[in-house]
Amino acid sequence: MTVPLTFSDEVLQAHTEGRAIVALESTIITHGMPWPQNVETARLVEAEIRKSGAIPATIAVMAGFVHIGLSEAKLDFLGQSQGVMKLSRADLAVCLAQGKIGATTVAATMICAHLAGISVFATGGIGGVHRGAERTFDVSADLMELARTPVTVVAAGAKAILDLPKTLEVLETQGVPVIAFGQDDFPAFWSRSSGLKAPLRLDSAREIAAAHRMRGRLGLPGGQLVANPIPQDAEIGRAVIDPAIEQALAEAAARGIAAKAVTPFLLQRIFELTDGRSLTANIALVLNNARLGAAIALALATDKDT
Ligand code: PSU
Ligand code: MN
Repeated sequence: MTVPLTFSDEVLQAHTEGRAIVALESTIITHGMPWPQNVETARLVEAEIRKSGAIPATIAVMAGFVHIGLSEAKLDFLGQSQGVMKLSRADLAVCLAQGKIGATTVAATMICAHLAGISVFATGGIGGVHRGAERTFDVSADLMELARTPVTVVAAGAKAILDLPKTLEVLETQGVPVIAFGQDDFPAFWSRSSGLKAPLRLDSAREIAAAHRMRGRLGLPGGQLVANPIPQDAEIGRAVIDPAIEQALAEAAARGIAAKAVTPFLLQRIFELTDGRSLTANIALVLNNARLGAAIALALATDKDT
């Protein structure tokens, strides 16, 4: 029995040459941003990784295979497709077995990256503990995936649509290292600070790579969450974003939006309520995370023995 993976030519070649590779998710394309900015951003992110000296591998499920690296045509097709499945750990096998089209969330991208021998993954924000989780039990499977699959995930923290203190608590309980990059505070996606201190802080890609390797040497399962603050000039002030978040949350509650639909609904409403400003910031922070992800992958590929 073989694992149903198929590599793009670029990623296959990078693998044979032992080059640095950075995985990228596809739910951000299908459920996180509107077309055509979703595909434009995906291309920009890939270009940024190549510019940094690494190779991008955007991951998605099509025709019974996990695609590791998407051609221009496949990326275009995915970005315009309707009804694409949003895949977390629970959905991956059914989607593959049914030959359906699926976009990978953080959790599913980690699983697929690991199967493909890729250790670093860059994205925008991770899922977390939703506000009101004490009633709904809505806790993203991303958190448990970080505890079990050895991939270092670079994100701009988690959005304030979530309950950030509870998200940090669950990550701690699950034994996930949460590492703020270059600052003490845990970033909150559109804002550089959540007002909460991150449990750990590192200031260079090399140190993050060394910590990743050390987890492997200790036989600890799971990865690391690197929380990289949005660049200063792209930050959206609290006064602008907080009312949009509150309104989007209130609408979601009023309309009974639940389960998998919650995160995409909130992202879309906040985009509308901020006249697209949330998207501009989102693009800037994903590019920033792509650069750091590439630097970590390069450090992992070059200092193999430390
Ligand atoms: N948070 C964001 N942007 C995103 C997502 C989360 O700021 O695009 C996507 C990611 O794919 C993440 C998923 O893995 O939503 C989490 O969904 P849920 O909350 O249903 O687990
Ligand atoms: Mn959920």
